[in-house]
Amino acid sequence: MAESTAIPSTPSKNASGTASSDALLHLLKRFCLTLRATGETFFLADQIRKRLESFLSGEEDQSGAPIRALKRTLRGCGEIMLDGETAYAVLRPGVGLKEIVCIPPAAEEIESVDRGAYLLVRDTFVQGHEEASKRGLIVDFSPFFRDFPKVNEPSDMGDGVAFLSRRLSAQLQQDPTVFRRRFLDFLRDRQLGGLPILVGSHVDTPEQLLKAIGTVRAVLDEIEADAPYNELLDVLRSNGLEAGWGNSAKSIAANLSLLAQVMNSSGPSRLETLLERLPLIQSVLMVSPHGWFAQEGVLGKPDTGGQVTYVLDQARAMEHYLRAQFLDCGLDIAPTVLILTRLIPSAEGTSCGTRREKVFGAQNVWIVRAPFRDSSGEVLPDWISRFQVWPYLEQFAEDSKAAVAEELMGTPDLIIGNYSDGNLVAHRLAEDWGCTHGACVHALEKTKYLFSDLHWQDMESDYNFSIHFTADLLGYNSADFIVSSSYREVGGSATEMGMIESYELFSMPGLYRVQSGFDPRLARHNIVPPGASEEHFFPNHAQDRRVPAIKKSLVKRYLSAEPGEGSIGRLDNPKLPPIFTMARMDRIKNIPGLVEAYGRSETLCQQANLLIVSSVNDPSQSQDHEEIAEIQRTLELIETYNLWGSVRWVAARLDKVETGEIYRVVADRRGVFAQPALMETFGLTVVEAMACGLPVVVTCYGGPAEIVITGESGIVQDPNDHLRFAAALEAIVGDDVVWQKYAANGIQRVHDAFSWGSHARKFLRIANVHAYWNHVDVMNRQALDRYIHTLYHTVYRPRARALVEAS
Ligand code: UDP
Ligand code: LCN
Repeated sequence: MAESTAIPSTPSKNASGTASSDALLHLLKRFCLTLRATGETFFLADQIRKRLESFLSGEEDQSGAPIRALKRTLRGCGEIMLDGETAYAVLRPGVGLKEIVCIPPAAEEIESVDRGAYLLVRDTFVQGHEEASKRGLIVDFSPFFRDFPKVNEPSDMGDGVAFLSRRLSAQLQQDPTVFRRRFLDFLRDRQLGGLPILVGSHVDTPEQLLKAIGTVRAVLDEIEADAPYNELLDVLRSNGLEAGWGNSAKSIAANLSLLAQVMNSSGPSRLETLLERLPLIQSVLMVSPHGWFAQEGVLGKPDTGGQVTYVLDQARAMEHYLRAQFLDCGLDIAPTVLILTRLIPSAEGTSCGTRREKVFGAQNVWIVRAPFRDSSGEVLPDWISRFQVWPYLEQFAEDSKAAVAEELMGTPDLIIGNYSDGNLVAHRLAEDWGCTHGACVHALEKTKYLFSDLHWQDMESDYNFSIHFTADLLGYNSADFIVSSSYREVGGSATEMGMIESYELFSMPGLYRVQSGFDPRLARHNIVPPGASEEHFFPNHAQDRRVPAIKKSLVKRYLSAEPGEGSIGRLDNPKLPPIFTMARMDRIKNIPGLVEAYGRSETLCQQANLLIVSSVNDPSQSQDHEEIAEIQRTLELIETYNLWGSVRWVAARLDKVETGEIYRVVADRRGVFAQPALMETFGLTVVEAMACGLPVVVTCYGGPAEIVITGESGIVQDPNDHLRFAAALEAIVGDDVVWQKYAANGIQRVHDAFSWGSHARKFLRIANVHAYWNHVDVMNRQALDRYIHTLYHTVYRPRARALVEAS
């Protein structure tokens, strides 16, 4: 099972002060002994880090070579298992890389272990040896991506499209004839709204195309640069070209010149630029089934938060971008963006019971809803949690087809799946319709719930992770490309595993062993950060844009001494700066952690109030077990720390105008926004607060640590360390210079790095490159598609059906 090799990161014996492998091995064994002394057998990354810190604090030679080598070896280590006297560790020799080693007590060298053997040992922990050694299902996606470009440099991770463009343009060097032929076919196949664009069907060869380009350019040279495209259509058509190349003589000439360059001497950036400019997408379908998807009165309800904000803003931004692109290309057509979600008949006063709804602030963006139906065809009347949606998705996908086709009078050019359920549905639709599928992640549950893979059976009745993680594997592996909001989501950091990376190697004892789930180094991963609506989230000093009546009413309702309707908590000193947080009452959001940090800091209790906004603050008003538990815990802590004179907890569902204004009102009072999540994929509230000029203290786990440059545009801190988290808040509340610095830099940071305009542009460029990639069929997806089908029919579907039969 184990072959004996020295691990590469192990220093070899030398005289220059580097640790010898013997010294490292000795130290590792001693560290494992301290782990064994705890009586536990399984340690995850966070525990390993803490145990290592405490182990090292007892060592004499803190800066010695063996200790440095041990730290290096265990840096980012994902898990350690103790099997009797033998220790197994999943090391991370680099971002996105895994190396499994085992350290038997009598070993003279660290031994490496292969993935299959390691997962067997892992399952043995739960199932015992006899059960675990029976042959089970191995899930391994790696063979299907063997020829897919991979990123080697960690800094390139999440820039997949650049690698695809490189591979595509390299084909010109390898075989110019084939490249030109394929590119011509690609252009000739294009249609928008049923009309041919770009290149006419009677251009048969690349030579003809190049000749046509030359002739048209010569004609355009003699025409006024700003001559409009409709006067030039005859010239184009008589040479075999169609509309779509530009809106004036000048832009058509420039784009045709770029096309000629791509056909003759393509380089990756030219190819990418040309593909970005081509009008390949007219209709986009976004799929986001779970939660309450509506434009008003829903944010903060269970399962309803950033994904809704994101999809709506993304839809508007894409429509805006496509509209401008069509104008630039000289096409007189309008883009359509549809958001497909679940129709909830018991809509609780929201618009979730409506079949069709126009999206505000856009011209042709619509929400289309289809209900969930059970196996007898009955419509499900009530909201159900995202952990229960699985039995209904297949029918939902089927039912949605007609609705979407009717809206679009055809099929979409691009489908964007959102989260696990949205991507499963997107996969089924994209496969049937043969269109590009881009997957937005939003959140991966595996990293949020400790041991959700190993001990899945214990959590199954509440969470159905066996179905959920299978849906993740199917939805994301079938997608053409995956869009994440932060680097941490993909490859983590030097010391922490990325959320996507955490699906690469895991097992669910008794279900399957995943030897390769998602390889974060595949060039399918792209980081495209979202933005914050500039209409609603602007700095507090922009007084002329603010609505005084809304400001006044928020101050009265939220920051006056006595609580108003729906609020609890008196404010003895209402003028104090507020420490503000706003989140769903989800366990991972860790509102109780913030109450604890605040309650434990005398300074904060004296110098600031605590303002919490969530959609509920009364457990009897909730139907969600996690939400109820979080509300109760928060109330208990307010009581324990006796905070009733300095905490205001508002239960409200603010509209976007009010949401922007509440951040600004808190900024007016020199408050701070706190985001204490135990894990956060991205964290839109952080961007919103910063855009409004409100300084932030944010969790070090996940996206917020990337949004905020600590010490520059806010402070990143560990929310589990209550005293430190409180100290970070104190440092800002108590110092006006620091406050001003973070407020100004926060506004600048959002302006520079988080904009929906850039998001739409980058996303659609990736989609266009993948449309060409699929046309060229570099990957030959057939085998992958069949594998996905097999898993769908043998694992996903029976488990999803059993779920509804059991209820
Ligand atoms: N939000 C809100 N009211 C609430 C909680 C959240 O309006 O009570 C909004 C918030 O303004 C943001 C989104 O919901 O736009 C939350 O997004 P984020 O990415 O921070 O967290 P998520 O809820 O998606 O985990
Ligand atoms: C889901 C989350 O949990 C957040 O961290 C993200 O900001 C949101 O989706 C939007 O992607």
